[in-house]
Amino acid sequence: MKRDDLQLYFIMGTSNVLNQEPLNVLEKALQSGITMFQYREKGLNTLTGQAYEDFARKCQKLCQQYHVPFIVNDDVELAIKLRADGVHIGQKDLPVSMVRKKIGNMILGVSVHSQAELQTALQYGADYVGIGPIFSTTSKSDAKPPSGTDFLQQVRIQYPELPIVAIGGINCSNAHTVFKAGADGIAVISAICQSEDISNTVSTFKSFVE
Ligand code: 3NM
Repeated sequence: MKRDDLQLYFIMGTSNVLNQEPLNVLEKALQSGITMFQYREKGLNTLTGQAYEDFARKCQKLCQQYHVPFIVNDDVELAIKLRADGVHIGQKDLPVSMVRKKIGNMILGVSVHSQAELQTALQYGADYVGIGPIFSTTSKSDAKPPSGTDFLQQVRIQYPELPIVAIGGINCSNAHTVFKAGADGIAVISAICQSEDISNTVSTFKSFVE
């Protein structure tokens, strides 16, 4: 994968979008210049079964039109079935080693919160790591307490070339601090899903890219 793909990584599931068509939100975000997309169907009233798969396919098709990598959260089987560009896993999902075996050379992103988790992710060939939550977030019910940028800075110093995306509570007012700390990019849910002007939000974020 290209490190630049992480610059503005939009994450969405149907429950993240209120009063709008989720696919319209994704299309606006793609038109505005997001660089990567993750389908993450979590929370209340989520899609299941065929509706879940159909929605994932629609998101994938849109991403393909805009040449933006389409990543599936957690669901390795769906990612393989759809031939997604990649999978993102957290620490509660299958072990990194097993996921790597299953997906071959698809993109593998892993959320890490400590040196031990980072070392395991690197050992088994994560293509990028997600570090967070940097700030407090209401988009993930089981998010850890906000960590600030210390761990991110430390990992950047240790691994100058490692693709790193920061996540959690990132908005147009605080994104610059995350790039300054060494992130290649930011991953956001609410900043885009709840934006009244997605094009403006995306351009503001992209103006901070180092
Ligand atoms: N993962 P928002 S925080 C999906 O810390 C997710 O690993 C996190 O949403 C982690 O941009 C988070 O609305 C939610 O804060 C990010």
